[in-house]
Amino acid sequence: MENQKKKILVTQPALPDLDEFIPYLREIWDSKWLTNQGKFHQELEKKLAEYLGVPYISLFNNGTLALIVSLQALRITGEVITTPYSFVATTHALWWNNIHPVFADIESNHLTLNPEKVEAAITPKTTAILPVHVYGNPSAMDELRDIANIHGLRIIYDAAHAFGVKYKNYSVMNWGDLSILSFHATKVFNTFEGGAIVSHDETMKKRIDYLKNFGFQQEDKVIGPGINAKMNEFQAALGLAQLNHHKKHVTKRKEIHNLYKTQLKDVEGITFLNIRENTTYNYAYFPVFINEKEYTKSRDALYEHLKTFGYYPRRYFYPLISNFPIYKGQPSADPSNLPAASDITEKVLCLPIYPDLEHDFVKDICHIIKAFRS
Ligand code: T4K
Repeated sequence: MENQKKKILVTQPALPDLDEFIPYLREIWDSKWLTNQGKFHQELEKKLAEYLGVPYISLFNNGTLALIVSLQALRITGEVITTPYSFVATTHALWWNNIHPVFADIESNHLTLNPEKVEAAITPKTTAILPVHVYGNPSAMDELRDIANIHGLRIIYDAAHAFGVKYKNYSVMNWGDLSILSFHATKVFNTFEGGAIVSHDETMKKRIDYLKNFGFQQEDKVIGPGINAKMNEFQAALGLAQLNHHKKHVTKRKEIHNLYKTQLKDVEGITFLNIRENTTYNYAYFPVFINEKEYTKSRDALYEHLKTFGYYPRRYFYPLISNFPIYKGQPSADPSNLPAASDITEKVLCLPIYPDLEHDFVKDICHIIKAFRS
């Protein structure tokens, strides 16, 4: 295929037309108001809360700082139970708060934290659960809520992949004490870099807003050891422009998702992500799982093979976070404690998906995958 000279990456950020963004830039230049709760920041918080159907949103300059601050906001200490099957920022946020991460295994179908394993991992030092809606697939939120209630634990959801995802017709961010979002360039909704915390009452929103601004409650009053994690006006303006296109982007992602599924449905040894029932999905990623025996080639062989044709899928999430040297030594990180996650991490390959990905490339990727099986 002629297009094979092109480099097709796992994702490509969607952006509005530059002409659409220029008026926002002009306003920023004219007003000389660049950051610290500016006009666009306030407008985006309000519009996003409405759009997502959540009570309060606090904008951040990235998702990692949103995670770190969410743990501070709830004064989480001791041990927190989390998933090893995520981007490393999830566990790093615990480390930056001096919290001991305890890894529990995932459900082998939905790939989110397994509630039974979470309950088994609770100790007197456990204070919270940090699940991830991995690939935008909702966690077992009802079960986790019941466990948290019985044991008196907090839940902070890492919803970095779950912008716009609904469960039983409600935003997934209506579950848990807090949820965090990422608006990084690689996400379904991007502000170059960015993030947010979703909270459920005004007092908590205020606390979060103070903490992201050095702890300032007012000019001469600091309520705690805050940090600088504010979203600036450039990011917020881009967010406003992006919101007009979000629905269209999700539709285009869905078309690509469906095309992959139709093209690959009969390939022996390749399976797809099981989206939880009652979910309105956002098509953030397109992971496939390679069973080496049935497919006849390993995941890594396919990964390298696709690259020779100019296609750059990614092994999200390999290795498991629990296998990185900083986290490896502890008992919960042992692969024998994490059989489902240890299996999936060796099989996963995320194929390219983004709104502007041409369907011919998708078909070509599928053709290469089919032809590679001997
Ligand atoms: N929690 C979870 C569950 C997360 O997945 C993440 C981030 C976070 C928390 C933390 O949120 P942030 O602090 O990032 O807001 C990427 C992203 O950098 C990271 O945001 C994301 N998760 C993770 C899953 O993916 P890398 O190391 O794969 O990034 P990189 O630079 O290799 O880019 C991936 C692909 O995207 C490349 O093929 C190139 C393409 N790309 C990337 C950028 C930055 C572009 O086409 N344009 C771009 O501007 O981590």
